[in-house]
Amino acid sequence: MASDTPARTSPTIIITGTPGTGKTTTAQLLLEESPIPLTHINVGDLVKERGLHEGFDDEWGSYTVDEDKLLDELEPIASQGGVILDWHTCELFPERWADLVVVLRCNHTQLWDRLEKRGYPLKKIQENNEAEIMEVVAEEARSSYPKEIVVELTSEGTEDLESNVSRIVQWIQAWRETHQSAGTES
Ligand code: DAT
Repeated sequence: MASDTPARTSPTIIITGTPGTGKTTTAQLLLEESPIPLTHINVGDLVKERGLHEGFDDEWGSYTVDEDKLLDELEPIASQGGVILDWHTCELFPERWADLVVVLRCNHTQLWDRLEKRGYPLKKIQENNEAEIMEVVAEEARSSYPKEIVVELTSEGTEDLESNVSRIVQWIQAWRETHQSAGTES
C-alpha cells in the first residue's frame, strides 16, 4: 500500500464518483467524524478558484482542466497527507498519493433526480447517468490503483452516508495504528 512514499502521518483519501453520487456530502460528514484533522479539497472548486484551467467549454458546460497546473498545485498537499481529494475523476492522481480511494455509487434513477435538482442541462444529466451505468469512474479507479486500496460504496440514502463515513473512520483508525510505528522508526 503506497509503501515507497515518504512516511505520511495522516492519509490521503480520494473520494471519487460520478457527479451527484455524494462525494462532497460524504467528505463533509467525514471531516466532522474523523479522529484526526483532515482538509477537504473540492478539486472542481480549486480549479475554478485558482484558474487551473484553459477556459470554460460551453459544449461540455465545464472548465477544461490544465492538468499540469492542477498536479503542481496538489502535489505538496497530497504528499503531506491529512487530506480528502473530492473529484469526479481520479486517474490523473498519481498512485503514490493515494492511501484510500473511495468510489461512491448510486442507482441511475436517483442520480438523475439529484442532477435534475442541481439544474444540470438534460445533456449533462444524460452523460453522467450513462457514465454511472457504464461504471466509468469505478473502472478508472480499478485500473489506476492497487485493488486493496479501492473501495466502492453505495451512496443512495442517509443510512448509506452514515455507514460509509463510519467505515472510512474505522479505516483511518486502522491506518494510523499501522503508520504510527512507521513514523517513529524514521
Ligand atoms: P457530488 O459531490 O458527488 O457531486 P453531492 O455530495 O453534492 O454529490 O450530493 C448530491 C446531492 O445528493 C445532494 O443534494 C446530497 C444528496 N446525497 C448525496 N449522497 C446522499 C446520500 N447517501 N443520502 C442522501 N442524499 C444524498
